[in-house]
Amino acid sequence: MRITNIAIYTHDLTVAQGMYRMSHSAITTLQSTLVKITSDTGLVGWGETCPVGPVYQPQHALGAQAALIQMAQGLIGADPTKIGVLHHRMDGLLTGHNYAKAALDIAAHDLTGKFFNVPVAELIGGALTNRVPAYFSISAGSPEATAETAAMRVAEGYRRLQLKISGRPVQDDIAAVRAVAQRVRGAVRLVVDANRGMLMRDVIELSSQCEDIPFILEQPCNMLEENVAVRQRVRHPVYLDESTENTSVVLHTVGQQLCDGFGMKVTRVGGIRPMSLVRDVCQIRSMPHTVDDSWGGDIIAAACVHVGATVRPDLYEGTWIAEPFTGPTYDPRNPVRVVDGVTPVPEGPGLGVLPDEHLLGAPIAEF
Ligand code: 0XW
Ligand code: MG
Repeated sequence: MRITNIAIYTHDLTVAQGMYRMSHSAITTLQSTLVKITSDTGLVGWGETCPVGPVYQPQHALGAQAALIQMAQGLIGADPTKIGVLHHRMDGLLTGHNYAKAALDIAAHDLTGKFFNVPVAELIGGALTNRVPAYFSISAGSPEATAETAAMRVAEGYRRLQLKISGRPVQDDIAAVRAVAQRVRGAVRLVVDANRGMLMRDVIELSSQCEDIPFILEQPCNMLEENVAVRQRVRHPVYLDESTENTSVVLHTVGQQLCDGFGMKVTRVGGIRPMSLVRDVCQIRSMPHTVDDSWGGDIIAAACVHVGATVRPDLYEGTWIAEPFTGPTYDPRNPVRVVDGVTPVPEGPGLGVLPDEHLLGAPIAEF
């Protein structure tokens, strides 16, 4: 099979509740970037990448589009079913920019699955489940509002909650964590995510003042070294998220035992193939992790849950998808959505989602 055409689209995603607040940013709308790969068989594959604004990680929507435009012409004629070779070819066209390469990697998996008539999960080891555990991420707010949302989401069936903290006095974070724990203690696994926003001093304060509350501290500080150092000073397990910028950092932090787990993002590490490698490295050292992305529509959600379905259940911390905030996006007939705290893996070959192209308009570039 050969790639005959690559089309790049953009699509704006709004935040249903108006705003999603984390650390130092408030998100109201996001631009997602989609790619459609057409092959000489007539089959097409879809991919997506959607940085959650320009300051969450060193990635942004316009960067994704520029990187895809840079690579696209050089990928015409490539065999999309040879995904390792495709990555080699992408690396020969552009260094870095994993999050843009991820969109092409996801599209190639979708196309390969359709070609062999199997779901993506079957291409990467095989599914262990057809319903993956979801977790809910609560936008930073007052202790009362955060506890109220937590109780509501537990009632909906979520068994893991992530609270956004930081960007405000640490006493406010402590009050929010205490209020949530009081309300839902025991019913869920709690994760407290500072999205790089805290000083080591404040992380130590938070952990010591909440010593009686079990929770995971996710990416409390900005730099990898700060997170590694603060982990020695707190009682709570420390997971890395934004710091794991590529598979090399994952290998280093797992190998050196520099963290207790990961909030892992598929597009950050370069797509489904590198994420499968992360899964396997984590399994070798019994390291728990999520399989998420920073944001995105049905295509990203499908990619995440297909990988999630292949993760050993005792190491799998679940998958966050943007659907509860964004609503169904490109596939109105078969959207990926959370139901009672779990997300069914889409059925059918490839990713199992098919975007309605009318919703996307004309491509911004085509090769
Ligand atoms: C909760 N998420 C998976 C979605 C937001 O973009 C941030 C992210 C995280 O864990 O940092
Ligand atoms: Mg995180």
